[in-house]
Amino acid sequence: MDKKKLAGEQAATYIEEGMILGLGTGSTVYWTIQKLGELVKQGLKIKGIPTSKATEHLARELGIPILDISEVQEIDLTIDGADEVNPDFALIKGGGGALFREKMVASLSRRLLIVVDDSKVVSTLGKFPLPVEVVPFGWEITSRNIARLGCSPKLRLHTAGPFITDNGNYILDCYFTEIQHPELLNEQLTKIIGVVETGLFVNMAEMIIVGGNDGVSVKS
Ligand code: ABF
Repeated sequence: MDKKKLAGEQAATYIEEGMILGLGTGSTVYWTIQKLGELVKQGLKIKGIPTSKATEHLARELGIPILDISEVQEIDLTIDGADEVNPDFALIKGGGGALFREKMVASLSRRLLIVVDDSKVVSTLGKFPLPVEVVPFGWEITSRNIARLGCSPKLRLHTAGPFITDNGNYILDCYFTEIQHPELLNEQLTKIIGVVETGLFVNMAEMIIVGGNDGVSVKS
């Protein structure tokens, strides 16, 4: 069975009546949202806060009630994917480009549950290029300043020019070989003028659900 589907569907078992739920983005949490759609059809009452326009579209199609982030003080549970997870539950996210909204939603969440297949579990972060959202104005300067931290940043491209985030910004995919100190690197990056947010999520995830060949394992 599809490992992403296994992990994504397992995560739906943590959803409870009345919850305000952060709805992540990507091909793993897609399966959680599908299950959630079924639960809502069966009468479960929840409200969802999407982390991207794509997820909002999917949730609306499935009849999941949506709230705007400005309408909530706190989110009970957020379920989201990741690109890499280390043993301390530090994450690289943003491969899909939704990192800013994902981090905003995660920051309001009492619990962040991450769903991945076993290929995303690593001993050290950094093989996956770190996505950093930057303001388009002067992005070349921001990119040079980021490179001084020991990586080579590449502007993410789309079919007709730069990839544009849901917030109207660019993404720099930053090629480090290893990220030994994710918390420190996140602080250094966010101090650079022009950086909106980074794909490093440190001290945020509470539980990781991993889909593998032998089924699902839960780390907490
Ligand atoms: C989002 O979806 C992103 O932060 C991450 O880039 C991606 C996860 O990948 P997948 O599509 O494999 O679940 O959560």
